[in-house]
Amino acid sequence: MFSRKPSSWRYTSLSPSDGGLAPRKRWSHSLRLTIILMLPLSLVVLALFWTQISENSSLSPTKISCTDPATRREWRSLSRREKKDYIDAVKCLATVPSRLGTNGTIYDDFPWAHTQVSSFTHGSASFFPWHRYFIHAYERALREHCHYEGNLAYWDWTLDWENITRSPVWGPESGFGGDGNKTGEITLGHGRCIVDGPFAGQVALFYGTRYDPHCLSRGFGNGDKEGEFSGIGVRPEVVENILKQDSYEKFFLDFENGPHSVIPNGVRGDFFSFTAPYDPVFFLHHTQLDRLWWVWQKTDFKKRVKAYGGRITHHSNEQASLKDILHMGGLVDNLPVMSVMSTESDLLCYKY
Ligand SMILES: *[C@@H]1O[C@H](CO)[C@@H](O)[C@H](O)[C@H]1NC(C)=O
Ligand SMILES: *[C@@H]1O[C@H](CO)[C@@H](O)[C@H](O)[C@H]1NC(C)=O
Ligand SMILES: *[C@@H]1O[C@H](CO)[C@@H](O)[C@H](O)[C@H]1NC(C)=O
Ligand SMILES: [Cu+2]
Repeated sequence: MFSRKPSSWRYTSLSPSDGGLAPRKRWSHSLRLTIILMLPLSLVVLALFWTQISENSSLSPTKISCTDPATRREWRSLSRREKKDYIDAVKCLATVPSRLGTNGTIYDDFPWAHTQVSSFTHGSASFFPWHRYFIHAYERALREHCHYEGNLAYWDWTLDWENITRSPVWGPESGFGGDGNKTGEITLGHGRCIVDGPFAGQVALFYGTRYDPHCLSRGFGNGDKEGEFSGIGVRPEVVENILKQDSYEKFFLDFENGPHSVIPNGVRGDFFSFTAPYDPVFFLHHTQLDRLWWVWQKTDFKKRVKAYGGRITHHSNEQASLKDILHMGGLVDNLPVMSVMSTESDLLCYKY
């Protein structure tokens, strides 16, 4: 189980006041003047501080210490070194024994947990908050178990839509490897073993709910039909139009059924099933989706930090609420949706 205490480097603590111990002196004229001038300034600082407290406290009962949120960046803006650190940390997860009793490692725990709760977190209101918390759990695992010091990165596929199979994320050196072996045998989900890049030969223990050890696979194509992996569904105009949506329910459904599905339908192999988190690009894809939700929230933050609605599960008519619990399959503590509505909370503490 991962400890709930986030690593301390993201937090700043108040330095102890040193004013009170200074020997008393007669106040000179200039010191008095300084104090008079400083007074309005400190009132402004205090007011800003107060605004922040009251904004956040309505969401989370925890104390506020997210004064310096981390910034998640686009994959190609990372330096070679940063990319290598990220990839090394992901590979390291596959060397740390499972915390959830899968036969494998922490690398297996994420796809496994994703599958356990999938029917509550897809086609339902919790799609965005659940995945926000899920990728946060992954980031935390990278830091706690694999000494990763960076942040999650996103893949902005709108930059690659014209030639999506040529995206730098599929690169053999500064990416996650490309399509499966074109002359190899089909493994699962129209995929074939990945044979280039840092994840060539990576074993995946599960496919969906089935225990079925196989090589991590991709098979660029078009869903269940054969055809090109097309990026037409992730063009910038598609995203811009969804961002104009005012209702949270329409917003999440348009994203989930639109750009979110384009990637698994085109990558296929492991990405094509509920154990999609076996493909490391899954996390860059979901960080991008989380960023777009963040962009949408920022457009009218006061209102949209609470904007939530739709069905609780895709096969129920019960309406979702901010008090609904996000079930994390044992990866991290379950929490109510409201705890992850703002990324700049004590718990999450990041921005884009
Ligand atoms: C662990 O591996 C065995 C075979 O070695 C398999 O039968 C069992 O289902 C696996 N456990 C899980 C949780 O999948
Ligand atoms: C996609 O990439 C290939 C190979 O680099 C190139 O031949 C083709 O023109 C590109 N297509 C577009 C639409 O950019
Ligand atoms: C791809 O598959 C073929 C057929 O199984 C095999 O001969 C070849 O070595 C594989 N390529 C790589 C790069 O592993
Ligand atoms: Cu998912």
